[in-house]
Amino acid sequence: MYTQAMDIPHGDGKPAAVDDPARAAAFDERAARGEFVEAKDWMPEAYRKTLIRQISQHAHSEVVGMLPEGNWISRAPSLKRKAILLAKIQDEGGHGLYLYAAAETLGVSRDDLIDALHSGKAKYSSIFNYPTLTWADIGVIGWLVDGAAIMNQVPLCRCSYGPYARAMIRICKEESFHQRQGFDALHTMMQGTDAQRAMVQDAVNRWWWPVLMMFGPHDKDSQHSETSMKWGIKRISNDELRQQFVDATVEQGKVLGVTFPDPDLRWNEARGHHDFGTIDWSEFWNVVNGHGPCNRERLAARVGAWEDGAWVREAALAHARKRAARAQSAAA
Ligand code: FAQ
Repeated sequence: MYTQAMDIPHGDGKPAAVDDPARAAAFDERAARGEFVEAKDWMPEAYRKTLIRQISQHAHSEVVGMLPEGNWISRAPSLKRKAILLAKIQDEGGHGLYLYAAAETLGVSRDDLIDALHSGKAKYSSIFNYPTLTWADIGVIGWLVDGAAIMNQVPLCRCSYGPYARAMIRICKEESFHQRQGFDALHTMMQGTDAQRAMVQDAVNRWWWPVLMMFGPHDKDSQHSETSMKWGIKRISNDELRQQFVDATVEQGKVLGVTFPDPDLRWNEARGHHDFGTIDWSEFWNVVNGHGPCNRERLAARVGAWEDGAWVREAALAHARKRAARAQSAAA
């Protein structure tokens, strides 16, 4: 994901013109009316940049998110679980592709986006920098990580930028299947042996706090929330989504028969919500800034896959050139 400070090409290599105040005011009114903005519409430069930042972070997260699960394809406990896991990971790759395509409509090239990821300039979700130690971790990724992703992403189906909003509709449907398969895998383990139940509980204990961090910093510390909410990019704040997630998940945990590693987690009748403990923000920023348990490994795996795939890209381009030349000589 790009920071706001990063230069994003403007096509002609010149710096972007300052927004015309009258157009900017008309745009703000459009956004306030809840209208969709399309790729060819005029938009303020800051709107375009923040969308490129968020959509590309999202795309990178989907693609890097394939890695922790990919590690378990060869170790899935049955053919059925292997087939489900393969399909899920393919879906995540597809989400990355729709999202890169949505970002490209804003005038940035896919190569630039990938470069930013590989050089460490771009961010991706903190959650994918944690290791998957047991098969229960795969169930927990489906249940909790996809669960948090859906909570955050359903409101994005109403994002003011049309291409992003439309991509999110399909993505959310697929994430919803992913969440259920994770819950189902864990539910099966919870019907098994004591060792399996202990494995599930251990995975929940390790993933719970990092999952809560997926929603981003507290609203008061969220630098982009105010403008993103004004422009209808974000519809619900980081803290509100986190609270909705906790409320929904605690009930699912009861059905599953697991507990959460938070002594302060309890229902608050007056608020009509669950209270929960304090997130370790130093851990969050440490992971976001590249120093989590698996940051180096994840990035190295992505760069390695990109380099290994160079011959495929070259062959596809050579094939496209040959076809174009053939079509041209046939037309001559
Ligand atoms: N990790 O001002 P805010 C998935 C950064 S997809 C890393 O609040 P914003 C599917 C933030 O970028 C999961 N960085 O930022 C799947 C900013 O830094 P910047 C990804 C984070 O944008 C499942 C700074 O902190 N989902 O799971 C994180 O308004 C299973 C200040 O934060 C999306 O990307 C974080 N957790 O709100 C795949 C959804 N949180 O750019 C495989 C779309 C914050 O200034 C397996 N994104 N930061 O350098 C969003 O909704 C928003 O971007 C938020 C952050 C809510 C993530």
